[in-house]
Amino acid sequence: MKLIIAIVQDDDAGDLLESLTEAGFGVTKLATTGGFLKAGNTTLMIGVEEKNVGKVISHIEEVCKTRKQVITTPSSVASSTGVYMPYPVEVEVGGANIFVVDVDKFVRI
Ligand code: 2BA
Repeated sequence: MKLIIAIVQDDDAGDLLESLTEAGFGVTKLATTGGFLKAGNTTLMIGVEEKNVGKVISHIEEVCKTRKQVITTPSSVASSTGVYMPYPVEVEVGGANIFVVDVDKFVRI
């Protein structure tokens, strides 16, 4: 058995949850925060048989879109001059970041 941990954007999470549950996969949704943007994102945990890993990744590929996000960051002169000069930086946030990990044991009580 494998555990798929997929970090996706909040905007895609609802559709992906629906797509996976309709296909019969068990999913747990966690509200998470990205370390870099410090903005909300969604982490889905999906436990599957190894043969279904590809199917789950196909669902994620179908639903999750790459988007550009603009963040405002202080300029490097801020620390030397004490003057705060925020400037916008555009980053591309991935459709999904996916980890597939081995599950030693799965117990359902
Ligand atoms: P964040 O950490 O908020 O990162 C959002 C986006 O900012 C990233 O998109 C990337 O394009 C950019 N970014 C991140 N760190 C950066 C840096 N040091 N310098 C410049 N740009 C940077 P993604 O790579 O698609 O990541 C989306 C979210 O997936 C991340 O949100 C984080 O929550 C998660 N993530 C990505 N890689 C991860 C990893 N290796 N381990 C755990 N979580 C990860």
